Amino acid sequence: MKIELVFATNNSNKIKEIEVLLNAQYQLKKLADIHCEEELPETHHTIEANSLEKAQYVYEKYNVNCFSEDTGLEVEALNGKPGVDSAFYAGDRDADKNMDKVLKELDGITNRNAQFKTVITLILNGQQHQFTGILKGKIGFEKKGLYGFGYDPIFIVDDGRTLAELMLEEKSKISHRALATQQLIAFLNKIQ
Ligand code: ITT
Repeated sequence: MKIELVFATNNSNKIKEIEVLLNAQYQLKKLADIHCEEELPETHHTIEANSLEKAQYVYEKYNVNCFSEDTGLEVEALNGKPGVDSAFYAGDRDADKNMDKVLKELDGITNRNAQFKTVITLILNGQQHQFTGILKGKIGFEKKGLYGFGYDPIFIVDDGRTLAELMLEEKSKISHRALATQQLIAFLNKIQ
């Protein structure tokens, strides 16, 4: 039987990236399908707590099985920032300004180590489960690449390319989001 799951996100890029990973066993529904038009609350100070808050909000208000995810870029030399503040780091939801701020703060700093962390929260029949995916890399010195979204143009992976130089299918094999989603899928397969 197909499991119906609402993906509790307003970020269409996240939906595109997760859609290519979920197979025909799941019917992925969007917030618009359940007539949820509002921004989801994110009032906490950790990625884990914000992820849980978004899923809980949708589960409790709309009474549907759902999952949410919260993602942050954690830069070592910036003590883990922008982290939970990734979306609004430079004040508003402007990816270019956010990246400029990170590049400026790292000006003259040789430690470029960083990671993306995604925490997925699944709420299935009232039970909560969290899955974490981490992708390690380095922050570049300039923006490169046209694919992806958010901080992808300044995040360099193992082969020297930025995430924004990887096509959707390539990013979806190695990304933080992919790693967390693989755990979600493994869990769903186990309980079916
Ligand atoms: P929802 O809360 O509705 O899911 P959002 O865009 O607010 O969508 P987050 O709170 O998780 O999502 O914000 C994280 C920000 O981090 C996001 O706006 C991007 O700027 C950035 N981000 C998330 N995933 C990313 C990725 O795979 N590559 C680059 N940047 C990413």
